[in-house]
This record gives sequence, structure tokens and C-alpha cells, in this order.
Amino acid sequence: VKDFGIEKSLKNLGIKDENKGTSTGGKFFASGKTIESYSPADGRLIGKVKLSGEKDYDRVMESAQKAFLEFRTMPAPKRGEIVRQLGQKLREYKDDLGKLVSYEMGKSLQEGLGEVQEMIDICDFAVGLSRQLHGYTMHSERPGHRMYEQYHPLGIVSIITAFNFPVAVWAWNTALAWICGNVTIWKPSEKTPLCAVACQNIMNEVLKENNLPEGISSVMVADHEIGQKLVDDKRVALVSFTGSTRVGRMVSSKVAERFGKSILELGGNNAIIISKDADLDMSIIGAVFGAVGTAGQRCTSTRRLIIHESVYDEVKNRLAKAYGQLKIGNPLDENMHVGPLIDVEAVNQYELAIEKCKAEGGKFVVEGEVLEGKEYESGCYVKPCIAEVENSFEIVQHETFAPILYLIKYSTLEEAIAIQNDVPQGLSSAIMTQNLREAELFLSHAGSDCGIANVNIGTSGAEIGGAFGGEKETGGGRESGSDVWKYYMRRQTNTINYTASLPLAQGIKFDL
Ligand code: UN1
Repeated sequence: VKDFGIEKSLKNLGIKDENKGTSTGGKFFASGKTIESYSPADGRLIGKVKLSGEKDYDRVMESAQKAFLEFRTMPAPKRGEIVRQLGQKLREYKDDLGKLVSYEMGKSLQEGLGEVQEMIDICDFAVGLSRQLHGYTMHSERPGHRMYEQYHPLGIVSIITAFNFPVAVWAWNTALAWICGNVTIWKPSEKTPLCAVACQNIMNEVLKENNLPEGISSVMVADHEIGQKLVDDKRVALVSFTGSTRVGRMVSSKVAERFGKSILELGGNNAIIISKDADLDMSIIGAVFGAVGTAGQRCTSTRRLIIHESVYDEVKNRLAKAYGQLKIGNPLDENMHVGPLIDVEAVNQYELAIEKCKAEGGKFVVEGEVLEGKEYESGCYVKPCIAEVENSFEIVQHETFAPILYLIKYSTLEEAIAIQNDVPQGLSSAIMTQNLREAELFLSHAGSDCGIANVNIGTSGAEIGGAFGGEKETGGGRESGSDVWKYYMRRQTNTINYTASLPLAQGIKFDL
């Protein structure tokens, strides 16, 4: 078996055959059952991880509470310096970590490295922000009064992440949470536990080198019961959850019940409108990358193409030709375009979706297939496929985390926008057009209802500088850039009277 240097990277990242899944910023410990992480690339066992148990949970929580009391008093720019050092380490470990992401999750090496780059970028962004946690000053209606607002840290932020971005989503959340003065507890996906252990190892170096208390950065590789505890725990001020709409709905209501805060990044059902005025060369590349990149397992993956009737056949034929050229295989091999799905269960879901689509009347332009043979021994490789459908099909309304692309025909742009919006999810959207009127209508209040709306680029690959997230069943949360840091802080309005009298607001008189 070709190793692609993976053994060496595992060693550099401190991954062993047997690992423990809990750390509060120092040594790892664990008292739960043991799970195994297999690579979807070649089916090999990468390593075992002992999960966090109940008593590990308490230890993590106490350590986090204690660390917060110290960390919140550190000046924000000094906290930024810690995040700067994390960014520096990530630069050093980029190749190793990118490779591990690719091997454990199955995305192409290029995308694995890209994911680590997102981590580095958010660290840089957060360092700058650490000197810009601004509030407004307002003019008081009373004489001799000053009014302003400030932002304070929240406390413990828990981050629950999915397998598809096994390292970047942790970094988006932690980089901001830390500069804001919070401490973090990460529960990664059990499907990518070693990526989490590797990240924690890197952060532990930073904490140690700066003599910082344990509890600023914790990880618990754990089952859903621990996840449930984090959601229900009053000591957790903010739960940042990335995952399915089904679980997100529970997280949302549980956290709301105890008046906690949550950031939800749930399912997408993203479309590209290809207009009669589109640059078709660009549209094909954008659509194919959007649909088959990460084997269709991004929440921003392109699921639907809404194509103008005048270019529909041409787009369909060119897509079929492009799909014919896709190389499917080991994601660490740079000649491959498409890697495996995360596991065999995901393959079952892919097959089920194809079956449902056919049963509803979908016509496959490029047939799907589970690949077999020497290079595909993990059983996780599937052929990206394309079907002509109606937007109203139940399966089209639903997010399937696999490379299945649906084609829908339209005649007027208003109709295309209505189709684009007519799904329960609202994450990402795009239009391919060189027509200014079309582009502006698509971006207007009468246009896309998604959190992300692009012109002449695809639906995936958002930069960290923007606020990332979506509307409707996507959950309404925002992560990463812009002013998203405000979600990680509590806001306080302060009014100060510097006179010797006490005038009341709204002109109220109250004489004793
Ligand atoms: C996700 O799929 O959970 O915009 C996040 C993108 C990436 C992030 C995707 N920057 O495709």
C-alpha cells in the first residue's frame, strides 16, 4: 500500500496507535469506551481513541470554569498574541495536518491543505480583531452623563463539530472565542477523532510555552451523551453546533430553554442559477467543483442547478462530458479529483437517495454507482451522478451528503429565484450571469433568501472574512468573519453621571 507519507505525519502530530480523547490543555486522559478510526481512503485502521466518560466531563468543566476566571482578565491583545502563536504553529504543521484531514476524512489533499489554510487565516483575522472589540459611545439625553457600551466575555463556549470540516470549524470558533476572553470545550465528530487529537496537541504546545492555565482549550472525543450534557449544562454560555438540521433543532430548543446562546450551522440545499447570459465555461467549472468537491460533503456543496431553457441542453451535455473525465480515487493522490465518502453508512444514504430520486421520476443523465475493485477496497467510493428532476421532489428538498447533482429547467429569472428559494434550507446560493440586471435582482430583497449569495462563483469555498451561515432550517447562525465576534461576547450598556445631581431620564420628576 502506498503510504503518501502518512505515517510520518501521524508521528509529527503526536498520533499514536492508542490515544486518549480528553485534554483540558495538558496531558490526555479518558475513562470511556474505545473507538477506532478507519481511513475511508484505504480502509486501514489509523488509530484507536479512548472516549471521554462522565467523570472526565466533570474534570473538564471544572478546569474550564477555573481557567475562565484568569483568562478573562488577560488583556484582549495579549489573548490575540496566543492566537497568533497558534496560527504560527499551524503554518509549521500545515502539511502534516492537511494530510491527516485528507486521510481521516477523505477529502483531497488540496482541500485538506485548504482547510488548514482557513485555520491560519482565521487566526490572523482574530489577532487583528483582538485590538478592535469596539462598542459605541452614545449621547445621553441627560446633562453631565456619559453613555457607552462594552463587550465582555461569555464564559465557557462549547463547540460541537461535524466530520466534513474536522479542523477548520474548531478554529473558526476558538480563534474568536479566545480573543473575546472565553474558554472552549470541543466535542468533535466521532468520525474524525484523530484530527481533533492533533489540533489539541498543537494548542497544548502553545498553552505550555506561555505558561497558561489548563482549561482554556479542552477537547472531549465523546459520544452523543456527552454532547447532550454540554447542551443542557447551564455552565456552558454558548453552544456552537455544526451538524444536521434534525440534531440542530434539538440543540436549539434545549439551549433556548435554559436561556443559553447558540450558533447553529445546519444543512444546506444550495443552488446555482445558470442564466442565458452566463459564461458557460466558468459555469461548468463552478458547478462541477461545487457538486463533486469534498465528494459533495460540504454544507455549501452545490446540490441543484437551475438552468435557463435556452442553454439547458448544452449545459447538460457539457456536464456529462466533464463528469466522464473525473478521476476518482485515493484523496492523497494529487491526480484524483474525487475521494471517498466518509463511511459505508454515507454510501448507503447515497444509494437510497438515488433510489428515491428514480422512484419520484428523476431521470439520470450520469448514473451513480458504488465503486468496487482494488483501489476502492474501503467500500466508500461512489461515482458522482446527475439527475433531471422537479424541485418539488421530496428527495430534492432534502440534503443528501453525497455527490448527487439535480438539474432543473427555468424560463424567467423570477421563476428561477422562486425555485432557488423553495427549499427548507437557506445556506448558500449563486447566479452565473454577465447581465447586471439579473445579478442585482438576485442579490436584492426580492432575490436569494440565503445567508450567502454569490455572483459568478459557485456556492462553496466561502472566505473566512465574511460572516458564514444561513437562514431558515440552516439555523440562522453566523461564524467566522465580519462582526461575528459579537456572538461570543455579552453586551453591556453603561451610563455614568459625573454631576452632583440626579436628573431622571424621560424628564421624570421625583422629589423627596
Ligand atoms: C461546511 O461545509 O461545514 O464555504 C463549511 C466553504 C468552506 C466551509 C464549509 N469554507 O465551502
